[in-house]
Amino acid sequence: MSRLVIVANRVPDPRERGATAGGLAVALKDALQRRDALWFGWSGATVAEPAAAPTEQRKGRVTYATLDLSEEDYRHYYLGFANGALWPVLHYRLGIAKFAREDWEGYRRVNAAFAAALAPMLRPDDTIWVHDFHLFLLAAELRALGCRQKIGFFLHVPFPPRSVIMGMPKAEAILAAMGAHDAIGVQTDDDAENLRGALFGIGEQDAAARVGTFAIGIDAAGFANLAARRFRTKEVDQLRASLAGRALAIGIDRLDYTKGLPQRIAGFGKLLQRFPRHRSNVTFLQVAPVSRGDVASYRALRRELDESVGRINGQYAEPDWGPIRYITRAVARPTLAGYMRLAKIGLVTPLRDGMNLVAKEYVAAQDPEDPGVLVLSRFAGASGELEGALLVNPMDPDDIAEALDVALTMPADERQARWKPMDAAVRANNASAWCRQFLTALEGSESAAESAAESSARRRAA
Ligand code: GDG
Repeated sequence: MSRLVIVANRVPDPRERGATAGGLAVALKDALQRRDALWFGWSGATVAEPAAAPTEQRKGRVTYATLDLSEEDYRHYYLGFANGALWPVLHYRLGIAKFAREDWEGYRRVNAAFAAALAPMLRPDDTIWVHDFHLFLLAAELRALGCRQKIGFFLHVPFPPRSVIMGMPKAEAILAAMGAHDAIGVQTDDDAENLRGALFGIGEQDAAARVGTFAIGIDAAGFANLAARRFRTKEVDQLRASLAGRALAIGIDRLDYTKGLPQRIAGFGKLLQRFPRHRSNVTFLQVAPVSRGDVASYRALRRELDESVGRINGQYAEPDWGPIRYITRAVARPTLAGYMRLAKIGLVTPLRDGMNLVAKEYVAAQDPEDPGVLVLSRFAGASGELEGALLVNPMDPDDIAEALDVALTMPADERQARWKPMDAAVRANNASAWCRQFLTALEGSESAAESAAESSARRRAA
C-alpha cells in the first residue's frame, strides 16, 4: 500500500498516546496503523529564524516532520489570515472578520514554504491528504513544483453560501486553488452544496465535481469504554459527591465565539428564571479551555463570559448550591469521558460547527440503561446524524431553556428511545469509516494533475 502523507497545520506530539490524544490523531489512528505515513506541518513553535527543512521524528510506522514559524508568519498566517479572516467567514461571520493584505501575503508565504519543504520528501506513489482551512493553497503550490501525486483536501469547518464567501477579499484565489485537489471533502451536504456553488461561480466546474460529503466520526467504542472505566474514579466520585444528588448538565468546548457560549449561559439563566422548580436541582458545568488567547476577539469573549457567569451565579446561588461551574483550563480526556457519563444533559449549542465531536462523544459516553439527553444546536454538522437530540436554535436562550426543561423531566423510556439510534449512528459513522471512505474516494479518483493537463491541452487545441 502506498505511503499516506498527512498535512495539517498542527502535528501531534508523538509522545502523546492512546487515551490522552485527541482530535485528528484519533480520527486517523486506524489509517496510520495500517500503512507507512508521514505527518507534516507546523511544530507549534515560533522562532527568530526558522529552518527551511523540517525536523523529523519517527514513531512506529509514522514519521512526524515539523517546521517552526517566524514571529511574523505566526502573526500574519496563523493569527491574521487563518484565525482572523478565514475562521469567522467560514462560520458565516463576515462582519467580525479582519482583512489585511499583509495577512494574506503571510498566508501565501507559509503555504508556499510548507509546499517547498514537503515536495523533496515526497515519493511518486504517495497519497497526500491535506487538512483544513490553514492550507487551502498548499496543493496548488505542490502542483506548481511539479508534484503529480493524488492530493485530497478535507475541510473540518463549515463552508458558507457563495454570497458570504465572496465577500471575503481573495476568496476567488482560494477557490481557484481548490482545483489542484483530486478529492475535496466537507462535513455535510449543505457545506458541499455551498462549496460547489462557489466553485461554479468562478468557473471551476471540475473542482466542483470532486466535492463530496464525509461526516467525521469518533472512536465510539473506545470512548464508550473509556467513559465506563472512568465512571468510578476519584475525580468523577468527587464531582458526583459535590452534586449532592442534583442533576448535572455539561458543556465542553474550546473557548471560541462559534460555540455559542454566551447564549448558552443565558439559556441556563432563563431556565432558572422561567422554570423555578429547577432552581437548586441542577448544576451546569462548563469546561471551556482557553484557545487562541492571542486573538483580541477571544479575549473579549472571555471577559463577557466571566461577567455573565458571575451575574447568574450571584442572582440564583444558595449557600449550599451554585448554578454554574465554569472552568477555563483543559481537563484530561479520560476524566472528561467520566464526567460526560455522569451528566444527565449534554449541552452542545454552537452557532455554527463543522461537525462537533463533543456531541458524538456525549452520546458514546452514556450508560445504555440510563442515558442522558443531548441538547444540540441545529447548526452543528452533527445534528444531521443525531436525530434523537433535542434540537435548538443556539441564538435563542428561551429555546435552550425550554429544551433543558424538557430534558430534565424526560422519562427513562423516552431517553432510551432517543439515545439508541444516536448511539448506533455514532458507532456506524465512526472515525475509521470516515477515514476509509475519504481515502477510497481519493485513491479511486481521476487524477486532478492529469485532468488539468488534459483540459489545458484541450483549451490550447480549441
Ligand atoms: C474542528 C471543527 C469538527 C474540548 N475540551 C477539552 C477537550 N476537548 C476535546 C473534545 C473534542 C475536541 O476537543 C473538540 O472537537 P470539536 O469537534 O467539538 O470542535 P473543534 O475543536 O472546533 O474542531 C469541528 C472538528 O474540527 C473535527 O473535524 O467537528 O466542527 O470546528 O474531542 O472532547 N479535550 C480535553 N480537555 C478539554 O478540556 N482533553
